[in-house]
Amino acid sequence: MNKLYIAAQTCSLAAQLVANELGLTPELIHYNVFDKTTSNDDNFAEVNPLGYVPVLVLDNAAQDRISETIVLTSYLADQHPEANLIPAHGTLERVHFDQLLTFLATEIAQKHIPLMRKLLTEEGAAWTRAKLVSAYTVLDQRLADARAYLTGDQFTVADAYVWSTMWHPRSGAQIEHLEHLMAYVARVEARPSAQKALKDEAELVAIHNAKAA
Ligand SMILES: N[C@@H](CCC(=O)N[C@@H](CS)C(=O)NCC(=O)O)C(=O)O
Repeated sequence: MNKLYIAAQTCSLAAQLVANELGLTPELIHYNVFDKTTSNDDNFAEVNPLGYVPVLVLDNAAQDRISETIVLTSYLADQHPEANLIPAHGTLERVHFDQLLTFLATEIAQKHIPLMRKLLTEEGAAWTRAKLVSAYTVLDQRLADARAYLTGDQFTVADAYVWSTMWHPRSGAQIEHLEHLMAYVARVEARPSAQKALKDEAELVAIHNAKAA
């Protein structure tokens, strides 16, 4: 069975959501980013020396490890083209899609992290928050034509990723006024795949916490 390493309230929710959309059931393992323990006592430093989730460990001979949220979620979606969670490789549509995923990873997900960890000077925090608001405004404008999802009416891995990185309450980026974006995120969150991801995560975190207590 494939293993998926996750952490509470992080971008690993995107990987869970995509797996759920595809009906995949990897073994979930919780990594506590603060005390560095795992729910199954694996040494996470060996799983990913860079110390972050999500990581998918394949149940193949080489036990291949796939990290980087956009790569991992794209890999899962590419394995199941019939689900239409990602455009086909080699198409211009895919090029634009990868452009969007890279934008989400670098201009949104990674911009939140130093803010949430309170690592920035006041000036640095203001600059980073402004960058985040600009990036989310671009998404809001895309959604203004009443499309259901970022690339149209089809739900994709990009939508899973945006939903998993709505960390503005913790990073202080003021984006609640972006009404198209907020309605869209609620739409993603209402999907059974998202609800299952939240439930599975909460249950696993509770088991891990109980073990640590
Ligand atoms: N480049 C990685 C970064 C992933 C990442 O930042 N993961 C965070 C949660 S969203 C994490 O595990 N942080 C723990 C740590 O850095 O100690 C990706 O895009 O997947």
